[in-house]
Amino acid sequence: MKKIMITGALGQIGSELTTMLRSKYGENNVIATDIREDESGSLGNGPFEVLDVTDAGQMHEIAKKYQADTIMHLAALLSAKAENNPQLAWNLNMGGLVNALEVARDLNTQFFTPSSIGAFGPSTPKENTPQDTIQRPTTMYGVNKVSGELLCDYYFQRFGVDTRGVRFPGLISYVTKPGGGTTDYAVEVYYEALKNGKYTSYIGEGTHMDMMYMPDAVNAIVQLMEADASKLEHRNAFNVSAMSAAPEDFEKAIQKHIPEFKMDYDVDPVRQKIAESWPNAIDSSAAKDEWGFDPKYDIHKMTEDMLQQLKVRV
Ligand code: AKB
Repeated sequence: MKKIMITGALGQIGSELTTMLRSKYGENNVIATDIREDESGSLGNGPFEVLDVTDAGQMHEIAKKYQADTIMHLAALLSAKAENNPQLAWNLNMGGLVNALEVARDLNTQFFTPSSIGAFGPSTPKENTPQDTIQRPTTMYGVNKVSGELLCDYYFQRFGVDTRGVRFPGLISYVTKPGGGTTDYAVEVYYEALKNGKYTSYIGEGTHMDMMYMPDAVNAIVQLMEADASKLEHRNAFNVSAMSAAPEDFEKAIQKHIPEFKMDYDVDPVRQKIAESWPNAIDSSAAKDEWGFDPKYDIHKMTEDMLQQLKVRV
């Protein structure tokens, strides 16, 4: 049986991944950690530890105590927050990652950490962005993500750590809101549509970015971690996307369910600049070929589910 330790378990990905892995592998086999207590008890009854990922000793201690055989390192600052505080982002995103990789090396565990479409930059091909291409990001978050991809590949090649990763697009979920990302608008829009029937987008009309619904994202993590290592030509990190969408695409999809819904714009220059430096649509074919990535939700199926789920929550 697996013993999986998750950092950043109370975050947007962590909260759903922890629940999903606990139902798959058993509550006590998934050790959730986060910088803050799970005050609302949202993660259930399995093991939980408060962990600051910049504390290497504490991370090692917890992984050893529970005999973790897999580390899923999610704790990180997202793109817009990282741009506001680049030094903190470097220390947290890179310091946390190298600590987690060292624990994985010492305890011989499997390792997952997400990269992002933020690992690309303005000189990357914008359409059908290839798996292997130019990566010269212009944000601190992107610099962290490219460095992280290289570091994970290095730990695999140099020390034999079984590192695997994906380049996540904007993730949309009704369970936990994201915080400090550039793609957050694509979550906010659903809450506002239900609450107020309108939404003011900080990302401009016509700005396309890749997106994915959270159930597809957590399934992708499990699928990649269970994939036959001999089939993996790439490791860190696979392009994965389920849709390319601009704000007006969300407006139209929501209007099918809430006809009076209206979107207007008040563009935030910082986040707009980040969005414009990222691809419009990435090519996920390496993930499909090497481990069977197969997302189930397009924008319409996702919108129907998001609105249905949020109706009882908002
Ligand atoms: C962000 O917007 O920072 C994240 C991401 C695409 O990595 N959602």
